[in-house]
Amino acid sequence: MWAEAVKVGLEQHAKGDLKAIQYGTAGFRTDAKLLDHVMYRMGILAVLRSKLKQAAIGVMITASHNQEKDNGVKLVDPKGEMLEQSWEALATKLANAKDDELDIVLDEIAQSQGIDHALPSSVFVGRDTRESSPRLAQAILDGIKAVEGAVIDAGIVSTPQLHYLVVCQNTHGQYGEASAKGYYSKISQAFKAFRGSNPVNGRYSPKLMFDGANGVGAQKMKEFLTFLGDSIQMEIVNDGTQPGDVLNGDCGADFVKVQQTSPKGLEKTRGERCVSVDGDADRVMYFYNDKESGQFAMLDGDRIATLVAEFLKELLDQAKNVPVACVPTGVKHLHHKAQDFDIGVYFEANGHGTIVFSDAAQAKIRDTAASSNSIQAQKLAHLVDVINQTVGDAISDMLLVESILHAKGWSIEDWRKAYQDLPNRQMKVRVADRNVISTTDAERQVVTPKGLQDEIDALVKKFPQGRSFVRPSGTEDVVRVYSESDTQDNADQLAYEVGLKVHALAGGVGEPTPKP
Ligand code: G16
Repeated sequence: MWAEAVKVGLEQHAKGDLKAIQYGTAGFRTDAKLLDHVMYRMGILAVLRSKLKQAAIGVMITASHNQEKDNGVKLVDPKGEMLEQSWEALATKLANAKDDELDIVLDEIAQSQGIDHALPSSVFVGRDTRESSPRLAQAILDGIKAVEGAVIDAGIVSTPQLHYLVVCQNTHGQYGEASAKGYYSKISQAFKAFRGSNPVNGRYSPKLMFDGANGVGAQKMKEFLTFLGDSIQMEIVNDGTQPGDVLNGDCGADFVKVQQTSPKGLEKTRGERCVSVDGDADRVMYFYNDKESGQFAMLDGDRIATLVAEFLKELLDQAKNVPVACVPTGVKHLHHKAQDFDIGVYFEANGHGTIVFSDAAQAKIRDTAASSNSIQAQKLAHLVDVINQTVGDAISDMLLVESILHAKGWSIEDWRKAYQDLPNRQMKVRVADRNVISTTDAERQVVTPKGLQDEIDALVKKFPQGRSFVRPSGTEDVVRVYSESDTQDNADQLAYEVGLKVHALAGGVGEPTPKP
């Protein structure tokens, strides 16, 4: 049964004595040099998953916001969700199996899941622009081939495009046409229809600066622009074509969020609406530098969530409060929670999120739009199609924000004035083993190491309106510290002091992180 898989594995994609790796928040992610065998095995696993689900499965090669030398792989389930959690454990087991025990582990998986080998399979494979991605994609294709799976090689795509392709395929075109052209056409048509013929409205102008993080987002945005015509006037920087351009290097959504400053190439902008995406274009961050003072201001995922939720409430003409739910970090948790609602709006502060509509809500919106003269209903129906509901999508989210700002006639300053954020700070602390930190209450309370939460509580009390949270990263080998307080200095100081405690109690490595 597995003879070919074992042979190719041993001869071309051996694990050897590489150390164990774990399927984390966004799949496997580490130094690209350590991933060849993992990719090969995930190709095989995707085929098994496809046979089980009798649907297309996606495999995306990317390490998103991580540095260029890293890479990673995440599996996409039939409805566009991240891989089901029980299969994360199977993925980890398979990735860590000894080379000569590959057949035993594959047998275990196939038997425990009741997989019928006679069934067909179909796997979409996509990759980001990292230098290591083509080689790693080949390892995945080899895995799929070794177990005679069928593959659709999507080439270089953004992560959300890959999710979109999988869903289109599995809904037999109902969600859209399963191609890049289908993706651009659907979203751009809805965007133009929502907006109407005049790209200017009130203080809104269609001019926008776009930071592509020197990655796939820049490439895909360029393609998208040919469909958007003059509905948007965009200048793209950090497109990865200039000598010395480095993926996520001093640019991109993660850089802007964490450093709270403009990315390379946009430092000198004044009053212009700017947007940054991350390395696989699933996160988006808005910002601008004040016209007069040059002061940097950021509009993150929280701002997008409130803008969208408020606008949907207006369109639906409902004055009721919007219920709020909390889950641990990771869109995989948020996406599931959001599906509990008729309309679920979810965004992480890092700019990763989307809006999901239940089938019933969508049917009602479309019926009302078709059967009444209500402009509100028609607008809402267009807006549903601007949104990539399959997963957080930087470019679709950006067009959603642009739609709402246009409808409100708002400049980016108007948007910022909607409410005042407390100053905040994010910080990384390097520790020997990030898993010594465990948390509860949707990652808002530290359980271990013992005593750390008491120290955090004591520090927080010293700062006006202070809050601080600590959690292990799911994508990098670090512990993340978040803090907020009444002033930026206080937020920085609180993060610094909490960082020192983490360093001391959780096995910090090297010097503690200096104060920002
Ligand atoms: C991935 C997840 C995000 C999550 C992030 C957290 O992002 O898809 O939902 O917010 O990891 O990473 P960490 O735990 O390191 O802060 P991405 O964009 O890197 O795939």
